[in-house]
Amino acid sequence: MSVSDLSTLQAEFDEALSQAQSAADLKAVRDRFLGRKSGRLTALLKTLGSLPPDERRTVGAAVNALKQTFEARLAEREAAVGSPAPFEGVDITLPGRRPALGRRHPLTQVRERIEDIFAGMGYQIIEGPELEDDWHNFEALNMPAEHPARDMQDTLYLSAPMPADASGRRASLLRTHTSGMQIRYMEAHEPPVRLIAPGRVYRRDNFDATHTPMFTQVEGLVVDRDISLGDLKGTLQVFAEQFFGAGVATRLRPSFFPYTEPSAELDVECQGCGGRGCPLCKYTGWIEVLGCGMVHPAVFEAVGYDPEQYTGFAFGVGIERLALRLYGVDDIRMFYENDLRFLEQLAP
Ligand code: 2U9
Repeated sequence: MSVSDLSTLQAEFDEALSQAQSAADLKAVRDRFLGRKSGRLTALLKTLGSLPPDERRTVGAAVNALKQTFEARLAEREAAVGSPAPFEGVDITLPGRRPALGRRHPLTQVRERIEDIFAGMGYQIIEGPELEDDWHNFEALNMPAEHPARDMQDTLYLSAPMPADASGRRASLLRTHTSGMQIRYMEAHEPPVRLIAPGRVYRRDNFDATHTPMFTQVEGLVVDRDISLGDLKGTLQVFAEQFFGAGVATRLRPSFFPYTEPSAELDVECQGCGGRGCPLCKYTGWIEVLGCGMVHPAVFEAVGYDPEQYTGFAFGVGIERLALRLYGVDDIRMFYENDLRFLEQLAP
């Protein structure tokens, strides 16, 4: 290496610098001459070690002087053109990527539609604990000790009861329905009562196409003087028309629940076939939507309401079952697998 090599390099640098127009060009010049890895001057500096000591001193001084010149001239030009524009080198005319919009789960949408309909009729929405005590889940609902619903086969019990609450009760099980909340509400308030209680409930079931050990309910309760079965029918008809569409046909079929008497199940005309019969309704023309009935007097006695003065109706909807029928899905597990290809087909 000689001093003339350095002047060739300087000429090259001057030429490159004179042609640089933009901040990006200047960066390219900087990389080409001063870059850490393959800059021309950097390469020269690395060869200094192989020179004899006295030559190393003179050439080294010249290379360093040149480096300072390059730095100064680059800095001067860089200051003149300003910092690189934020989008330099990026084609800002390219179309963007649309972010995937989330949406609520179909089960949440069904639950919220039911809540909205009853809220619109003046119902309160109450929520409460999923761990429940025996009194609120069974005893007060006319299911005394030895009632089959209490069986270990059907109910999930805690291995040890929780510490006692303020009223001395100990949660000992996963609630099998949200009815305990309604007992709690009546214990604390005088009639009139008009509320719905949505929430998760648990039953000792295997996970298969038609069962899950956890599912979602919305229960309703109305208590006042002179509440009749006619009030129940009218309320459910309004609900069915808002949920399924104006004019939808409904029917009440007799049924049995320990906490209601009389008890019934509400069917609506099948949405898949308009009642003519199809696989969705198993060729019956009807879809079962919910269970309901007039509150059993024993329930009123348990909460301290006088059954001679007050009557009421109650109902319960299983959200998963309803959604299965609504969407014509044949396996309840699909709702819990979170496969977007499935979920996106169901709910907008
Ligand atoms: C109180 C008194 C009575 C709520 C009711 C039903 C009928 C019913 C089922 C629907 C499908 C449970 O989710 S499911 O498995 N429920 O059929 N529920 S009457 O009756 C009550 C509630 C609270 C104090």
